[in-house]
Amino acid sequence: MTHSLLATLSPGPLDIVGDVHGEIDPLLSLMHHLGYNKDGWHPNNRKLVFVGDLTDRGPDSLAVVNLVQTLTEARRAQCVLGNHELNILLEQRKHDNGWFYGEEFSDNGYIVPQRLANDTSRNRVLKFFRSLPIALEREDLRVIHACWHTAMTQSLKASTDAITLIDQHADLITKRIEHSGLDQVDTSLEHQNQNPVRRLTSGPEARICPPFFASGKTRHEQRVHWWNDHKGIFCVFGHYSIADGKPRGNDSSFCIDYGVGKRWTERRNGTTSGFALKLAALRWPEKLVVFDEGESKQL
Ligand SMILES: [Mn+2]
Repeated sequence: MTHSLLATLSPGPLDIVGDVHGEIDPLLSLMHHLGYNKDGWHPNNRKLVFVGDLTDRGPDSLAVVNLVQTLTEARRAQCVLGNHELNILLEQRKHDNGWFYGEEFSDNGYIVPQRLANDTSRNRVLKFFRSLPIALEREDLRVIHACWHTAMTQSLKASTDAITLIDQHADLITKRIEHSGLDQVDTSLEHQNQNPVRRLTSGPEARICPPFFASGKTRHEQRVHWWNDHKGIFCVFGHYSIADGKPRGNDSSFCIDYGVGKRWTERRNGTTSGFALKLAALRWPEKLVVFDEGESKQL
């Protein structure tokens, strides 16, 4: 059965979980504190929603995918596609998704402990990722991985496959700018900002002058804080880790990624509990943020 890339969000109360990035233990702990059992059943008929980026960086991406897939198939959860799922679907080997290709993830000589995939698990992961919608919406709420853009989100309605759609748009953009004389940076910005699959899963970017150096590369583009101009139906998103403690969002939007994806850096430094980087969920309609060790705060 095929589904539209723009799907309907479940009715009733929800718990929208931030980017998990392979951190299975905080996910199980968070579900427990939210009142779910291991099968994702909740006594008050609440449902889980995942904002994408289930994998990479943490110790057990496969366990996270297996759990979310099981919950999704049992209709106890929904999940949208993140840029990390998209990279794997596009066979783009990144520094932190080696687990999928059976390769270890190392950082400056430190090997991050991770469970590696094999052929059987790889096929299962690909099949599940390929079934994910890009956006979820209902009357009072929207969920997307990186950026809500109303026209682009509506344009997903007619499509069922993110990979076909991203390729179609990439071809159209290439043709459109073929003789325009755009430089490399503007060409790359066109592909990032005008391809709905890219913009919705990894957000808009703009040219930065002068360029800066980060993670081993010279960067000519920077992320745009699109939420500052967001109006209308409340949107919950992930992607923009708020590990720096700066909340992202406005009266109509909220980022639920509390940076658990970088928890391996805390473990490397010897931390075993009381981590600063957390996994969180936003309870809806209560607007209560619940963290993996059970603490909570009102939005
Ligand atoms: Mn992301």
